[in-house]
Amino acid sequence: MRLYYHPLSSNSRRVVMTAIHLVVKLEMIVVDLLKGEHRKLEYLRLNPNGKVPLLDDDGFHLWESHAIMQYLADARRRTHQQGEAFKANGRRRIGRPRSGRN
Ligand SMILES: N[C@@H](CCC(=O)N[C@@H](CS)C(=O)NCC(=O)O)C(=O)O
Repeated sequence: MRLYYHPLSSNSRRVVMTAIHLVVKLEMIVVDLLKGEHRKLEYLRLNPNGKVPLLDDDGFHLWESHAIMQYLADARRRTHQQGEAFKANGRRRIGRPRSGRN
């Protein structure tokens, strides 16, 4: 997942803090608000709202910091559940752990 942000933007920073808390890896892309990069056509194509932050999850574009934070939390939960299912599946295949006695 890719996050378009600016380090001085409080709306961006709350998303960054959420990602750190959830241990979700993001590819970070600075949109330089001071240079007006958020008003360039290239960026407006991604986010017609012309603001940061913006999350790009494989072509799915989401803006509004609170929506992004919820999306990250949901994504994290999905990953966790998949991990749990993977472990449960492994236990079923391998069987119960041995007690140490034969
Ligand atoms: N409600 C939006 C607000 C986003 C917002 O206002 N971002 C500011 C930076 S903190 C921005 O991009 N400002 C540029 C502009 O309005 O031209 C959110 O929570 O993400």
